[in-house]
Amino acid sequence: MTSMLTRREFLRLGTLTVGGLWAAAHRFPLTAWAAPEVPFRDPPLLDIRRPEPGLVEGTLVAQERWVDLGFRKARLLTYNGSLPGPLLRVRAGDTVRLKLTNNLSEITNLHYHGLHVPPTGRADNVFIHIPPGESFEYEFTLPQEAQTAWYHPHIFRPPAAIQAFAGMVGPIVIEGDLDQAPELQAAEEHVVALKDVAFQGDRPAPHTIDEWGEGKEGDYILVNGRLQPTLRVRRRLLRLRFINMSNARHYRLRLEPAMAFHLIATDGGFIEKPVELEEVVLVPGERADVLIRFDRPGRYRLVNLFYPRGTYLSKPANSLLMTVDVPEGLPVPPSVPPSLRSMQRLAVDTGAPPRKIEFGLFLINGRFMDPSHQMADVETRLGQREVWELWNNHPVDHPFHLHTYHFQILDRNGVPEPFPAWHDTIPFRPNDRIRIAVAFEGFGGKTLFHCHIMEHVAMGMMAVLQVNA
Ligand SMILES: [Cu+2]
Repeated sequence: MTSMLTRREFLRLGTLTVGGLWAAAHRFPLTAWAAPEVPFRDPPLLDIRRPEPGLVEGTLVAQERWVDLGFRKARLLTYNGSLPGPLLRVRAGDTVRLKLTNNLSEITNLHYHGLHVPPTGRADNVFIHIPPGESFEYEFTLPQEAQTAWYHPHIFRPPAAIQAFAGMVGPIVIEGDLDQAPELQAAEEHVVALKDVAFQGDRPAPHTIDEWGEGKEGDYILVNGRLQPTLRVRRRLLRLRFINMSNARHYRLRLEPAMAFHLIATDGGFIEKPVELEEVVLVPGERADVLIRFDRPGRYRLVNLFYPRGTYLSKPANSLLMTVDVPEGLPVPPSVPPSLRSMQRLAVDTGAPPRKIEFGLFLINGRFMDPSHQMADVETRLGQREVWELWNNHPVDHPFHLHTYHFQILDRNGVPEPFPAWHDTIPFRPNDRIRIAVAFEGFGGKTLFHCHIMEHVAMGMMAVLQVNA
């Protein structure tokens, strides 16, 4: 706990830790000491217009605002005044026209993290910069793929890490036909946006020198902008869309008492069939959709376990993220569906040597990013399919993120991936050797790949990928 905490914050934490231990030692009922229960809430929905079928229009305003986080108020950088920013909920195949108005005092822009849309023109073009006081209208057509994704700024200077840490993050849900399947419609569905925060006075704590190296982690992990909320479910089959919107924090999620997660979708959409997991690992930027089938009522705690980031020390924060209250008297939930869709492993001609991508100390293939973005670090052709061999030569985690194109993991450290899944952001542990298969299809242009610790992007751990038509 730092000296930056206000008295109210200290009291709040005290009831959860020191007070709790004291109460336990004296056999007091904990409820007598607990702070009032904070109800879970979903992120606010972005107000959208549908002027014609298949066309969605909406507006995001980047602005500094007072935000009520429940346990305290803070002056944050926001989209439309909320943390997280509003949920953009659209249909696969929709054309999205999203106006971003920049009411900050510095440049900003948007990256649509995880969307397979062009990296050029008015689409997911992170080379566009929007000056203060100006607006820009993004426009792109979504592929026919159900997905959980998110948006955040992607400027290089000033670093997007500062704007994102200060609150500029927001969820995207793309609904597809499979979401309408009765087995999935039987579930109660929520977005769970994980974002850690820290304060200095009323504002987000500024980055220290060390945090530019280690990545900035906050003192509090919030769920949809709330500290340790309780979700009282109406159904015993729950679908949670986890999104790690934290700059640097890696999560290891579990339920206590133990209850299985059934993974149904990764970054790029549904997998073949649900995979039962005790623990969900999420690196910064990564998403996971899970079903949880509560076979009995009770109070289940979603906790975050310690994730060792190599030689970096993770900053302590609340391990209890949220509580799921499953009341008595709800109907017995239906089973988790045995299968979801058919899916192939991406076929790549393995005759050609793989392309080697080496991550070092803030370097990719021995280079810091060229801030002018003029020079391509990797060049390939539209329509090409490649195997990339990712080497992490540094003793810390550097989650790997590729813009524009989803990829499949072939093997990690020689161990074949157990099932095909589409990713855009994956764990990349010290000394890892990971082979991925990627198809540069649909559209070309200049795009990026990088470490998704946002501070490491600012340190130059980003590279330009040029896909020539
Ligand atoms: Cu990194």
